[in-house]
Amino acid sequence: MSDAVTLEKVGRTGLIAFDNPPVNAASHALRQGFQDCLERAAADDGIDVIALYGKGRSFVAGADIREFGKTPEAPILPTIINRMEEIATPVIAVIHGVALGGGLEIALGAQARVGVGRVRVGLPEVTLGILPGAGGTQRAPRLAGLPAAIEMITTGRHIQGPEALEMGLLDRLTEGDPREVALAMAEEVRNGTLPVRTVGEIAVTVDPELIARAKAEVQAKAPHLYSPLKCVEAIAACDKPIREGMDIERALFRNCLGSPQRAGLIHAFFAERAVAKIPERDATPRKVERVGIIGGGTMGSGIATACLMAGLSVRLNERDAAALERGRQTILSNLDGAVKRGKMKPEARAEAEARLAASTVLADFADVDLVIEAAFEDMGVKIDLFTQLDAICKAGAVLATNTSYLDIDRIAAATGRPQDVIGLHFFSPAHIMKLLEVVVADRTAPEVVATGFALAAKLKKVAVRAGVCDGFIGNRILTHYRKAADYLVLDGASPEQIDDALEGFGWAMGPFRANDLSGLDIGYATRKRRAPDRPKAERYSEVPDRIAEAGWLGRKSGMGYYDHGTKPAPANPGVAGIIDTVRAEHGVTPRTFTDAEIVDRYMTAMIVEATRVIEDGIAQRPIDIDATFLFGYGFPRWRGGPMHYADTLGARRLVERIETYAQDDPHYWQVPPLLRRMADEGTTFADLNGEG
Ligand code: ZOZ
Repeated sequence: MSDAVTLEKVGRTGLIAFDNPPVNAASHALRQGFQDCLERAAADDGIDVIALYGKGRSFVAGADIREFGKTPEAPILPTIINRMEEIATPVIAVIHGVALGGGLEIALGAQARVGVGRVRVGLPEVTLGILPGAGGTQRAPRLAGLPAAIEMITTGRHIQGPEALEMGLLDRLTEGDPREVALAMAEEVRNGTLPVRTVGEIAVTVDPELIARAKAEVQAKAPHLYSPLKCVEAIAACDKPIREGMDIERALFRNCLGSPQRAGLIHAFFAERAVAKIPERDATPRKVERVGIIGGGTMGSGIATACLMAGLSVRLNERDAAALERGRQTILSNLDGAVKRGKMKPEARAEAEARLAASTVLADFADVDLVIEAAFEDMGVKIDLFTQLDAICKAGAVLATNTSYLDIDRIAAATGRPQDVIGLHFFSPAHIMKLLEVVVADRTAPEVVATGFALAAKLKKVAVRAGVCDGFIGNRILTHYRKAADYLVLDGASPEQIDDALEGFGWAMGPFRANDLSGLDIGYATRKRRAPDRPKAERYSEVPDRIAEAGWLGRKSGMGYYDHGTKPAPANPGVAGIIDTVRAEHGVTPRTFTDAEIVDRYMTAMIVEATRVIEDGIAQRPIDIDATFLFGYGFPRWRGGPMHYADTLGARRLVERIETYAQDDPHYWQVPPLLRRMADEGTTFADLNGEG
C-alpha cells in the first residue's frame, strides 16, 4: 500500500489526502494510492461524503512529468477520474496551492470544487507539448463554457482563485487549513448548502464557427506548434457523451505524447530547473538589499530597472551629470513601459522610483551590498574601476562585472579581494530577458556564486553557471556559429534567405535581423579587437565590416542588412553590391543553398562549439547550454535547446556532416574529440546530463 495517498475517516466523511512531496505530482504511487482509497471509501457504508485535499504546499501539480515517454502504468488518471464520477458517494475537491493539469482534472471529476487561500488552477499541458488527457478538454468547457475553455487550454495559463470562481471552475473560495475546510465542506454537502453535480452530465453545445476561428488563431499565433491545434480538436468533441469525447481526447493526447515537440518542451521545463543545481548550492548567499550600478547606458539602465522591479534599492553611477540624467530617464521610461505591459502596478512604480538614487561620485558606493559594473567594455577601464571599488566598498560587498567577454580573473586580480569578484552577465534588454550568466572566476567564493543565483531568483531570471573564457557560454558559441552564417553569404546565400530559413526552423529571429537590432558596430568592434589573434588558416568574410564601414549600423541608423525605413523591412539594396565585391575578391563562384542546408550548417556549427564549451568545463552540463540558448538567444523552446536538438540527430550523423563540410574548410570544420567519442560509443548529451 502506497503512503502517497491516505484515507482518514472522520465521522461520516472520508478524507482522501494526497501526500507526494514536493508538489504532489500524480506519479504511479499517487494514482495507485488514490484508486485504492477511493474504492475503500466508496465501499464503506459509514462514509456519505468523500473529500479530497492535498498535504504540503499544493493539491496536485499534475501528472508526474518524468513518467512521460515511458509506458504508462495502470491505473491511469482518466480511469480513476471516470470511476470517481460514477460512484454513488458524492466526492468534493478542496484545492489549495496549485491544481494544475491532471490535478485540476481530478477536481473537475469531483462533484464540487472549493478553492482555499491563494489557489491557482490551470491546464498547462499545452506548454509541455501535450493536451489535458484526463478529461480536461471535456469537463472544463462544461463548467466554464467553450470560449473560456479554449482560451485557458490553448494558453495553459494559471488562473487565480477569484477568476476561477467567476469562470465556474470553482464553486466556492474560502480561507483555512485544507483538512479543516474539507471537513466543513463535507458538512455543507450533507446539509445541502454546497450543491453537488456530476460535471460529465452537463450538456454543452459546440459552435463549429468558434472552433474554426480558434484553430485559425492558434495556428497564426504559433505556426510551429502541434499541440494547440490538437487541444482545439479535443475540445470540439465536448458535445458528445463524456466517455466518447474522452476517447477522442485520449487518441489526440497519445499523438502529442509521441511528438518530438513534447520531448523538447519537457526538456526545456527541466532545463529551467536543472541550472540551479550548482556545486555551490549549499553555500549561504550574502544579503543583498542595496545595489550600486556603474553605467547608465542601455545595459546599466536595464539592470537597474530589473533590480528596482524586484524591490531592491539602486544607486546609479555615471561619469558626469548629463550621462547620469540620461540613465535615470531611461530607467524611468523602462518602469513606465513595465506599467504599460501590466508587469507593474502604478503605485509600485512610484515606490520603485523612490528607491532609485543617482550619483557621479563612486565613493557613494561605500554602503552597497553588491556592485554591478556595466561600464565601457575595455580592460583598462574595468581595472581602474575595480581598483577604486576595492578601496571604497565595505567588506563583504560583492563586486560584479557585466562584461560580455573580458577576463574576469584579471579584473579580480586588480582587487585585494578576488573572492568577492564575479561576472553577472545580463542580456539586453536586461529588465526583460530571462537569462543571467553567473561567471565564476578562479577565486570566486562559493557564497558569492550563491549570491549571484539568489539575485537571479529575486529578479525572476534563469541563472546559468559559466566559467571564464572569451564570451563565456553564450557569446562564445554565438561567435563561432555566426561565422557559419557569414560563410554561407560568402558562398552564395543571401542574408534574407538565411534569416528566413532559420526563422522557419523556429529561431525567434535570424542572425542578420538580430544583428540589425543590436547594432552592427558591436560586432565590428569585437572583430577588430580579435583581429590580431585571428589564425592565418581562418576564412574571413569582410562583408559585415564593409557594411558597418558604410555607416549602416542596423536599426539605429535606419539601414543595416535591411532598410528599416519601411515595415516589414526589405533587404538593403546596397548590401548585395558589397557581397558581390567580396565574393569576387575571394574568387568565389556563388552557389545555391537549400533552406535545409543552411539550417544544417548553422546548427552543426553551433553544436560543435557548444561541445567544446563542455569539453573545456565552461558549462557544467549540456543542459546548461540548452537553458542559455532558450532563455537568452531565442532558441525555439519546442526544440528543447541546441544539445537536446543535437541528440535528435545523433553524434554519428553530426560527425559525418562535419567531415563532409571539412572537405572545403578543414580549419573551421573540426570534429570535437568529445563528439567523436560519443559517436564511437553511441552515447548522447542527455547521458552527460545524467538523464540517460
Ligand atoms: O513546478 C511548478 C509547475 O508548474 N509544475 C508543472 C505543472 C504542470 O505542468 N502540470 C501539468 C502536468 S501534465 C498533466 O498533468 C497531464 C496529465 O495529467 C495527463 C494524464 C493523462 C494520462 C493519459 C494516459 C494515456 C509548480 C507550480 C507546481 C511548483 O513551482 P515551484 O516553483 O514551487 O517549484 P519547482 O517548479 O521548482 O518544482 C519543485 C520540484 O518539483 C518538480 N516538479 C514540478 N512539477 C512536476 C515536477 N516533477 C514531476 N512532475 C511534475 N508535474 C520540479 O522539477 C522540481 O524538482 P527539483 O528536482 O528541480 O527540485
